[in-house]
Formats: sequence, C-alpha cells, structure tokens
Amino acid sequence: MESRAAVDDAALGREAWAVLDANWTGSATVPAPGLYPHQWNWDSTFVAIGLARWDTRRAGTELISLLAGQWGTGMVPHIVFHPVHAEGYFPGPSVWRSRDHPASPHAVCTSGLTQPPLHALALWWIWRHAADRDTAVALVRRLYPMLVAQHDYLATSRDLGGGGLAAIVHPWESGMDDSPAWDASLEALPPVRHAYRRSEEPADRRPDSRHDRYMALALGYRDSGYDPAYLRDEHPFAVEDPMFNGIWLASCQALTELAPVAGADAGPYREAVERIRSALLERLWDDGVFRARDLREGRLSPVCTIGCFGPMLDQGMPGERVAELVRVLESARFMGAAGYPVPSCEIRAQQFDRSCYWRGPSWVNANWLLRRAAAVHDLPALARVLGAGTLRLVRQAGFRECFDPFDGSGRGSRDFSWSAALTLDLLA
Ligand code: 9WN
Repeated sequence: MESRAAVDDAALGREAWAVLDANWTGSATVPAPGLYPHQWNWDSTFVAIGLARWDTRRAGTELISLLAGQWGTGMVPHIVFHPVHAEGYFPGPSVWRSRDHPASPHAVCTSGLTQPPLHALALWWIWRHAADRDTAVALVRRLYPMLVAQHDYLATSRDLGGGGLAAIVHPWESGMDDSPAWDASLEALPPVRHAYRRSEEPADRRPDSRHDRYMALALGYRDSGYDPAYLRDEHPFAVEDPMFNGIWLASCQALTELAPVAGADAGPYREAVERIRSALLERLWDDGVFRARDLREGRLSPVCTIGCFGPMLDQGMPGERVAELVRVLESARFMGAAGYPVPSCEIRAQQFDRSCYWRGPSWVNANWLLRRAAAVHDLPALARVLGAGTLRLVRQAGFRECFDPFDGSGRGSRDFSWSAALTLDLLA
C-alpha cells in the first residue's frame, strides 16, 4: 500500500492546516482542488466541525457562506457555486438554473438539491467547543433563524411519505452518491433519455448509466420548477434514508440546546426529536439495523450500508436497539473483518467493492459520525477504536477522499478538506 514515514501529531496537524488553507477561497473551503472547485453543503459542515476548537471565526464563516446559498423555501443547497470557476464542475449553474427560481438567492448560483442537515449539530459543536465564546454566541443568534427555516422545509416539503421522516429525492442528497442502498431504486426508474456525461470521470468511477439516471432525476425536478407538489406526486425517486434522518434528529437535539442561546423556544425541537425517533423505529428498523425505505416501490433496501447506523446519533435511541446496531457494526459484516474502520458497505454483500467510493471504502466523515454516536451512548472503547483507526488511515495515506478498508491505501481525491478538518478534531 501507499504509506508515508510515521508522522507525529504535530506534523499531522500542520499538514491538515496546510490542506485547509490551500482549499480556502477566502470565505469557504472547497472539498478538494480540481474535481470539486465549489462549496459543498455537508463538506462545509464537517470543515466547520473540524475548525470549531481552533478558530471560531473561520468555522462560523464557513457556515455563513454556505447559508448565503439558502433558498427562501428554507432549502440549503448541496452546492454553492464559486463565481469564477462556475462551470468547472458538471452539472454546473447552467444545468441547475437556480436563478430562474423566485426563491433562490440572488447573489450566488446554487444547485437545486440539498444534503444531510448537519448544520445545527455543526453550530452546536462550534458553540460547545469555541475558544471565542462571544463570537460563538453571536453566531448562534445569527444562524438560528436560518436553521429553523431549514428544519421547517424538511418537515413540510420533504415528508413525502407522511410518516414524519424527510425523504431524499436524489442520491446526491444523501452525500453517499453511489451507495448500493439506491441501486434498486435507480434500476426501477423509467428509461433515461438524457445522455449527459461528466467532462472528467475519475478512473475508478463505475462506467455504467448511473450518472445518466442522476441527470434525469435532477433535470426532471428542475423542469418542474423545483415544485414541492411534483416531488410529492410525480418525482420517481423518494427514499427515507436512515443516515439523513439520523443526522436530522441529532440536529434537532442540537437546536433544543441552542434555542435558549438564541432566545427561542426549544419546545418544537423536543417534539421533533420524539417524532423522528418514533418514525425511524416504526418505518426503517428491520432485522437488527435501520434500512433505507424506497417510498415509490414501498420496500426497504436489502443492502446494509454505513447509512444503516445513522440513527445511533440519537442520544435517546433505546439501549437495546443501540446494542443490536453495535453488534452488527463490530461483526465481520463491517469492522470485524476489515483492517480499518469502517467499510461503507457490508463486506459480505454482493455489491461490496473495496475500491469504489460509497460501495466499500472507509470515509473519515462517516467514521467521525460513528465515533460521535459511540460517545453519546457512552461506548468509550468503540469511540477509541474509531478515532485511532481513522488517524492511522490519514497518517499512512494522507488526507485522501476515502480509503481501502482492508489495506488502508488512499482512494479518490488527494488533499480532501473534511479528511483534514476532522483530523484536527480527532487530534484535540
Ligand atoms: C456530488 C463533494 C461531494 C461530497 C459527496 C461525495 C461526492 C459529488 C460527486 O463529492 O459527491 O455531490 O461529484 O460525486 O459523494 O459526499 O459531498 O466532496
């Protein structure tokens, strides 16, 4: 495998800062040079989390610049385009045409989709760990209303199943694009007529029609005028993802603690926490894990992926459910048979592919989320294994986008921002 001379903590920290500085545009951090030249939604929340203990102001700026892309509907877009390199990524602004929509912001171009709502948890993390308390409190007061709008949007326009969960309407919204959790839903789509291609496909992305289907979904939604009624009644992809909803629940818990700081009532978020937890247990729990529910086909995903553990982020998840999840996580299906934490897909699954993005490799952000889940459930040994294993990955292979779960070699982009930022948090 690719390996570097042993790097001590101080040197690793300096390398992480160098990556973050190189990827900094002046107001935001792009995920990686080259392939991702814009601001991505959940990437920025992870960057803010990583910066939280070290630079309150810059962590805040990261969230502020992302929320500058928020639509009047409350939706926080999955990409906020950099004005200079606007078409340096496909699909760019000319595909999304955000400016044609009356609710989009005027100052920036954005995509029309969202990503996991980690923002309130990231704001809570900044507030909880800030060295600069005054800046953190001012930030909470400034951003709180925007997060209320975001959560209202999810609870109204995205409860497509009517059961209290938010549905994703595109695999890109999960942040785990090519996860096998969406395979059956994508295969069930009507035949695709558009034949868009990325200008530069990374060599290890699968050469099949998945990207055409991604484009057809995005264009169908765009052509409806980003209409919530179209999403509810016609859009062919609607999935209740356990990771997206587990993150949403954790963000609602964060809002209950941030509400008093912002002078707001925490009551609605206490209720939201209960509602989402019940819905997760009733709608997605099956055979020892949480599974993605395809609302159009009316079935749960047969494949067990890293997303199945998302609801462990809930501090109030019943203990016996947490114990069952941990059993699966530590078994040979995931951590037990891998050299490094945590494969993004169950190893024994037919779809498992150790070299292909969300179909097998280990990701720093997923490890960080599971480590957080272990911490909230008072599982220090698991938290330690996740933290140490993640640091071993970046120490050996650098701040790569993802890693081979067996030998730890790096995959995808180099100098990847969330891998660097979350390393700073893990080193603290
Ligand atoms: C589409 C930016 C994003 C991450 C996702 C990751 C990948 C984009 C892509 O890169 O998705 O949004 O081009 O495949 O899967 O998690 O936010 O880093």
